[in-house]
Amino acid sequence: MKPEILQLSPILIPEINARLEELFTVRRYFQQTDKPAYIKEHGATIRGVITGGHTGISQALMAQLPNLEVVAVNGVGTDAVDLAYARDRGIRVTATIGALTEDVADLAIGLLISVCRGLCTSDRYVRSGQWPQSPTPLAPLPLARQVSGMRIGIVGMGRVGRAIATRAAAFGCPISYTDLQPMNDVPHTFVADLKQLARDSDALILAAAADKGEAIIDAQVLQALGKDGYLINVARGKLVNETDLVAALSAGAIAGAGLDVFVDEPTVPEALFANEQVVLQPHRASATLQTRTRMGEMVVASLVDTFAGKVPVGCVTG
Ligand code: 8YV
Repeated sequence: MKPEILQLSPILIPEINARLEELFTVRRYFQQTDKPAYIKEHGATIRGVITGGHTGISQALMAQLPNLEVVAVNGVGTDAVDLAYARDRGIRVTATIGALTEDVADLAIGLLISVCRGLCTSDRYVRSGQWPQSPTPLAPLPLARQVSGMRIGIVGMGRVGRAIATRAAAFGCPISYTDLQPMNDVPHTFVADLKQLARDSDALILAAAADKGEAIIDAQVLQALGKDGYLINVARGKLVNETDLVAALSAGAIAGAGLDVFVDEPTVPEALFANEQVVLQPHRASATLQTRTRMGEMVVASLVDTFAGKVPVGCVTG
């Protein structure tokens, strides 16, 4: 009999879905309207869970799956999974470590360039037919902010932080970072205090895991970043006090923001919709065909290995 899998969030690669169907009985929880009834019916026989990094799985749901052996996160962040509870129950939690590093770093730089150079605003300007009507070329568009040479502050010098640093260095940007401790294998300047890092940076890029700190970017940090400073977030929305961020952007207390993640996705503060100083993305940093395929392959391997009694690659619970 095929092992039963509970799928909490969709996978967009047909080949991966076909492989899952071939190997497992896939219970699509995310498509159910009456989720409690679905769990009552199937909970006892579920051996594996597939979920997204942002979706995770609640402790209450895990508690209703008495035969659960593995939670395969189709993403790198495991902050939405109670790892201590999983460990206590002997449930393996896996993440697609390494699969999405380059894409997330690419998007961080993409957002930085988009915000600083006003790419989306300029795109709207051209599409709306305003260009030929301007008295002088580009008259309504303010001059942009140069990206090359900007002082970049990276929050979280893990895999993604390092990949961002590599890219920023190619733009001639001096790089500083903060983390729980200095990393002796990176050449960049460690700044222990986040406020100090913000003060020393033209752009602060968030690449930290969100299980060790919530709302670390608050009004004080934004004030330290200052009216010429930019915030880029490709990590998790909850790292930021969103109310403080919206207030800072509305008041011009910072220059702009590039955001791929939000506190309560898919809800985005409406105050940001009309703000030309922000570029908004619907949590898409890893959403390329190549990376999502690689992630899907790792999810399949996590399930297969666990059911074969092996420790899967990317296991974070030991
Ligand atoms: C994914 C993520 O969008 O890796 C993560 O932690 O949040 C994202 O890359 C998500 O996990 C896709 O399901």
